[in-house]
Amino acid sequence: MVTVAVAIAGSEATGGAGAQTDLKTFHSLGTFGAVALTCIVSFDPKDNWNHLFVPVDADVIRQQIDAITGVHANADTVKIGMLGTVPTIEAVAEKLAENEFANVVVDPVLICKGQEPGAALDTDNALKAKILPFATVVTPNVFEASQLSGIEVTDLETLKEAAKAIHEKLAVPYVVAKGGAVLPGEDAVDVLYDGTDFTEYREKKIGDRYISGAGCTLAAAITAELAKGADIHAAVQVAKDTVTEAIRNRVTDLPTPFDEVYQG
Ligand code: PXL
Repeated sequence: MVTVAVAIAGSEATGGAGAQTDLKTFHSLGTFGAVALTCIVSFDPKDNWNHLFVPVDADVIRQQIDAITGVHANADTVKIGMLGTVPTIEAVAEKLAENEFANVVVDPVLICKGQEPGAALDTDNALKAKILPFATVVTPNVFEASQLSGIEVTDLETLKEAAKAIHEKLAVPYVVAKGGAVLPGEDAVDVLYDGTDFTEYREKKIGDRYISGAGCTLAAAITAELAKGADIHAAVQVAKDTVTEAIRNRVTDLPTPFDEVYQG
């Protein structure tokens, strides 16, 4: 039987992030990708590539998840990407409660450019209260790790403290805190905290431009590997290798102030 990996995520039309990236990553790791779309993001060429954001109706999100679980009885591993609104979060939380997936990888996309700060705060709080209780793995970047833990992350030590605090305060079994290229030093370091130990995943930093879709790729690769039955430590190692390769292979010379990952 084919291994199915599910993403509940937003569309990023240009193909560099979101559901498009999730599907490409799932495919590159030999899993059959299914997607329930939560929202549609368009980078606006007339407004400095800021995000235009349109949510998908909450009932339509419910229908998509029902379709996936109805068709694929073995779909037990899901990645949650951008949700964006409180009704979306509530619909997804309802389906997570109904389905009891074995692995729920939450990429806590906390803010999206283009959303007003007031709405963003509501969605951030709802994500914490309603989605994280279902997470088996959460993959915050430096900003998200700071927000979720209340610890200002400035280096590897504080990244580890934040990962531990998220595990303890929010009761998520596995925290993959992504230092990525943001922290000082020559290496892009990500950390897994499994409730007992820290494991560091390191690669040399590549290039000097922001790369869209790296976080999505890492979380999607963890999801694909867990779906195939890997343990969390092996899954994160494959994910680190996959994202490093996708960054090496990035799409450059775009008119945007960032490059885009490519899993091809
Ligand atoms: O990389 C975060 C992200 C996730 N999901 C969608 C996005 C983005 C960033 O642009 O557009 C849909």
